[in-house]
Amino acid sequence: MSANTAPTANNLEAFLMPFTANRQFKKNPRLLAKAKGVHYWTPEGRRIIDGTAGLWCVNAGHGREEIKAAIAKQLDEMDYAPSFQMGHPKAFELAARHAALLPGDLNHAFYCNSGSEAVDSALKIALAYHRAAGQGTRTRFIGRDRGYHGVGFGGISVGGMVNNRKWFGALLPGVDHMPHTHLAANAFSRGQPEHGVELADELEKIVGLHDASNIAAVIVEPCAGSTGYLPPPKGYLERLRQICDKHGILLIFDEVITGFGRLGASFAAEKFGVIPDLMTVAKGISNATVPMGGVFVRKHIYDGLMNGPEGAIDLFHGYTYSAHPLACAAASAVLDIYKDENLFERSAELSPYWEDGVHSLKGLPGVTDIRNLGLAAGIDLAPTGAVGTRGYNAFVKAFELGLMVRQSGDAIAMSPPLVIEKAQIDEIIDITAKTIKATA
Ligand code: PXG
Repeated sequence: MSANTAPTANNLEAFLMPFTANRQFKKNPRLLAKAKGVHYWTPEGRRIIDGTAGLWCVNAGHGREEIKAAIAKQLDEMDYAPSFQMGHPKAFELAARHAALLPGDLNHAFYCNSGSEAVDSALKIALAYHRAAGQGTRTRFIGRDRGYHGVGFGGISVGGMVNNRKWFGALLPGVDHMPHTHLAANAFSRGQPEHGVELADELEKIVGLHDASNIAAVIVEPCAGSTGYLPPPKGYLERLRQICDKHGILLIFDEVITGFGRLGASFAAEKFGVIPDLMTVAKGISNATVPMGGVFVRKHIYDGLMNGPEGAIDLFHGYTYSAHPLACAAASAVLDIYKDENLFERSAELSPYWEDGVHSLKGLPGVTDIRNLGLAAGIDLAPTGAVGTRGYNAFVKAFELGLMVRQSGDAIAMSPPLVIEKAQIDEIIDITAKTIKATA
């Protein structure tokens, strides 16, 4: 039998799409064929404004020539090199550049290929660190309700998104969840909400239950992304840090979304002045051109892992594609763009305009909450039927009207590329308003 693998027009059958209602989609597909700047185009040439930077990842905008050139040059020089017991210069150069960018003494980088791998890597590094320190009983993890930490078994165990967990049975043992911080009293807050710092004290209760000597780490998104965008209450992250310090528990910030400028600073850790022991990143690290993720760790974590004999492997963990040369080349070019175009500052400068824009939607039919921080926002819509129906309808309607948004239940979230212009923000707000009215 000859293999006929030529692409077949209009045959969408073979691809099992992730996080998608496959049969519904394939009846009425939304296809993207081209991207440049802050826009996508469908195969028919319809222009869509990218209100979500892809999936929160194309922070410097689409089709950046500088990144393309760096990847092409690297591909010409050397397509691939392993990172186990050998290395290539771009990996070390990139780690040094990230270390220089990171706040505090977060000054060592481990690389992988996605946010999910970053989370599982961070959890394993936390366990290995405690083991190396002679505290091998510290094996428990604490996450948070409505948290999203990717889809590895570690990530779904500490994550708090019900649907991502309930299908898959065997999760990590020994995980507790703190309550989420979405409080009705904070509805329509601009930026960080006033209420909810005391929710951090739930951590003390969990520590009381298991004893700190059994707890490895706490993991949170500094600003929860996928669940509809929940900025942290004032003082909340600071209090988590204090409680972790008191009990020798490691604090992991999952900055897969908040990292690389989204909040108007390099990282949430910088913005809030709260330095986690470990930080996970992905998405904006490479502007999504080549898949990449990373775990940034503080000096004491790195040093703690180096306590065996000099000839012994320090971390029994890594991926074939850890520090892939193409990803490193892309990530380095991305850092140049962030710096040369001051994109983190730009994100901060545009935030008040963005905030005014999204809060102008208050009062539209069924809008029950609007949240914003940095260059992103979440809007809760009153359900019009089964949970998620209104959110899905809004997502589809926005796409019809030429705007890409994300949907989580009946909330929609937006996070445009940091290169967005004010007039384009106006366009996003205008289409969002039409979408909300059309789906009420
Ligand atoms: N942590 C966080 C905080 C994330 O937001 C991951 C880990 C996992 O990253 P990878 O690269 O393995 O997907 C994420 C991913 C959405 C959406 O619609 C969000 C993500 C991915 C896809 C969709 O909000 N975040």
